[in-house]
Amino acid sequence: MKGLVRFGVSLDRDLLGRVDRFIKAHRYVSRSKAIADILREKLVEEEWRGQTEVIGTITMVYDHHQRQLTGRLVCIQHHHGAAVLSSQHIHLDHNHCLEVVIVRGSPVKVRGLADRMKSCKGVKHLSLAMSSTGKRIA
Ligand code: NI
Repeated sequence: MKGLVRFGVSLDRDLLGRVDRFIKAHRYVSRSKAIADILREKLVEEEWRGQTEVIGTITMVYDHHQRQLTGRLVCIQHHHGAAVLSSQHIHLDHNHCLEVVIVRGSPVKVRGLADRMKSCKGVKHLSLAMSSTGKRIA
């Protein structure tokens, strides 16, 4: 691997025990990969607070019988048009729809969009998965 560097880290025994249980629970094949993932996740989280562009998905389940909800969700997405790249809608069962929205933009905008949709009456579940494009926002 390009630029792979080995370095020593000292951890107290309890913390290392917890790390090893995490590694086992998540079926990692090596400590290095697990620790790299944990660090990367933390760094992405940090970027979400800053000025780095993010890309992610908003997954939600909602009750389409809820009065005006479908229209409201479409309206919110249009209002955040620049951040919405694509969406997919599945009619889950008689009452429920599943929608996945792919979003890209500043952390504040993307979070704002997810929060507005989540606050609508009839949205049963919404989760925002996030990653970073690494691009700085001017
Ligand atoms: Ni539907």
